Amino acid sequence: MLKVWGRANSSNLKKVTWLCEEIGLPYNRVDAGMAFGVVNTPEYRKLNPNGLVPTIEDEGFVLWESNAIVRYLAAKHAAGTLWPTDLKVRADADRWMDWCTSTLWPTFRPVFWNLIRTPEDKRNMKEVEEGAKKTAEVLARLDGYLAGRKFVAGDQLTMGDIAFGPVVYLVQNVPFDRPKLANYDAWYARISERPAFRKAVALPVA
Ligand SMILES: N[C@@H](CCC(=O)N[C@@H](CS)C(=O)NCC(=O)O)C(=O)O
Repeated sequence: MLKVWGRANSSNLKKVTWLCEEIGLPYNRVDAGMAFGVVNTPEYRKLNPNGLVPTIEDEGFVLWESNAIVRYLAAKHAAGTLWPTDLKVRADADRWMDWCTSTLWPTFRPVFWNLIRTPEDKRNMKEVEEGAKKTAEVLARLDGYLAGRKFVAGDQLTMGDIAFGPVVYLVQNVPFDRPKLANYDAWYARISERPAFRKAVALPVA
């Protein structure tokens, strides 16, 4: 059976578990990271030299980097649905996966890190304010793109939405001044009502 290392509340791990839950792929998850440790053991470092989660092992094949794992599992188990067979639709989904990692998450991370991971007396509220402003700008771009689309790559849920899910869950659940964006809000409602999302992604934030 597919083995997955990572604590359940890690955003990068959640991409993998949401995908598995969405397609009914059985997996055995091993807690690792933060309070669970494991990631600094020599055994784990042999699997993943970065000492980060998630890592998977599938029939002897070891893979880390959450977006690469999502692409691999979607291609293997969900061709025609999460892994679009049309090259252009797939490139569209793929592009948003990279955009989420390279643009949305770095913009939002200071907001999350200060408000959730940092004790109140040590928070840098200037970073929160700047991060919140930039996040609003970046989300407005996504909102414009989502006009007339049910999901990021068209009418079907794809790996593009899977990569976004855990990050936008934080955006929605960390207490900061979020803009109201009609297309983005409707898309978030659409993905967050899915039973697999509720099971794998909608976990307590703190
Ligand atoms: N680019 C990597 C980033 C992995 C990453 O930063 N994982 C975080 C959790 S979301 C981590 O392992 N943090 C240390 C820990 O949990 O101990 C990926 O997408 O897999």
